[in-house]
Formats: sequence, structure tokens, C-alpha cells
Amino acid sequence: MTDEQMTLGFDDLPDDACHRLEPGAVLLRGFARGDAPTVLRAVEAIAAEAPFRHMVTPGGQHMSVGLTNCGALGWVSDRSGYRYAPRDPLSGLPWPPMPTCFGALARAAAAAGGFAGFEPDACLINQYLPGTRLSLHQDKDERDFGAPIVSVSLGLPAVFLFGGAARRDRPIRVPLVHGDVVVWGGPARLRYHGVAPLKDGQHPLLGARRVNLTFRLAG
Ligand code: MD6
Ligand code: FE
Repeated sequence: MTDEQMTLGFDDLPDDACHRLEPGAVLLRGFARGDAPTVLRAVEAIAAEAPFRHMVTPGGQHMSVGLTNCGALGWVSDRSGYRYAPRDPLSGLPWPPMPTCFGALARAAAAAGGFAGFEPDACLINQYLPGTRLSLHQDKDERDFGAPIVSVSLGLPAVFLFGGAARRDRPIRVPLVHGDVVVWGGPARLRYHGVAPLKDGQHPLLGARRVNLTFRLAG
């Protein structure tokens, strides 16, 4: 099968529906659309304190994704590895607190995805410009894999690559648009995943950008 045939069309999935991608992974189409303007104002305030930056991987490459955090813990990368840290290494200050509206959105989405009682302590905020990609990886720096991850997509559409338990497993391609939320846990928690290079475009709220929020219980 060609890549083209494996891609679900952006219009193939109805609005505001819940789609099981596979056991433990659910796409909540449009779940965050109503909250998006408020959430994006909060993202701007966070980025004014803790700017988006291109972190260095342990291999010495700069990530093409721009990244910042809010909440008690933030995900960081440098030559010595990946980890969660309570302070922004750029400023030495604690990460900005998680806005109330973020916690409420993450909790509600997790519950809708079958994970009641989710209380995230970390929110990783990724910024994609046209051409930015995120290579296949597992999210495994969190202490407890019992909690899900809640991922909120805002701005330009992207193709989420959802792979298997091994890096070599061929990913399926899931189109994500503004307001979509993916809840991901249980048997899917350690799946390889990534984001295909962002296509150019203009979004009414974000211009030529995509912003992704991933909520985690890290500590
Ligand atoms: C992104 N997301 O969509 C990157 N990880 O920009 C992730 O890496 C991710 O969306 C774990 C669970 C859901 C995700
Ligand atoms: Fe991830």
C-alpha cells in the first residue's frame, strides 16, 4: 500500500466524534476547538516567560520543533539526555504554572477517552513551523506509565505518525486539525509516534504555525 492510500483524508472523519485509533488511543475530533482562543492566549503568556527554544538532543542535533513547558515539571533535553526538570534551564526559574483552563481541558479529555482522574503535572508545548517534523520516538521519561498522555493540536493541520511497539513498525498516518485531542494510554502508552513535516498554510488564529500541547503525569 502506498503512503497516500494509508492516509485518512482530513474529511473522512466526522466532526466532534470519538474515534478509537486502537486499544488505548482515542481521537476526540474538535474536543478543544471551543477552548482554543483562551488556551492560545495562555500559551502566549507562557512563551513570554519561557520562550520556545530548539533543544539539543543527546546526539548533538538541534530539534526542529520549538519547545517550552508549563506546570511543576518540564521536559528538557541536552547532551546528557532527556528528563523532566522543575526549572527552565534558560532562566533558572520554575516553569510557568499550568493555567487552570489547561488542567480542566486535560482532565475532561482524559475522562472522555476512558481515563478518569487524570491530574497532569507537566505540559509540554511544541511549536511547528512549515517543514518542522518530529521523528519517531516513545514517550518514556515519565515515572508512571499508568497515566495517559493528552495531546491537543492547534493551528495548522498535521499528519500524526502512529507506529508500533518497535521503531521499525510502519506507522499509520492520522490527520490532526485545529482542536483535535488525542488521548493515549494503557496498551498504546509506549507506541512509537512522530509528526510528518508540517505543510505550509495559514490558520486564522495561528498563521503559519501549529502548536501542540501534551499533558503528562511525569513525576
Ligand atoms: C505532536 N506529540 O503532536 C507531538 N506524544 O506535536 C507527541 O509526541 C505525542 O501527541 C505522546 C502522545 C501524544 C502525542
Ligand atoms: Fe511524544
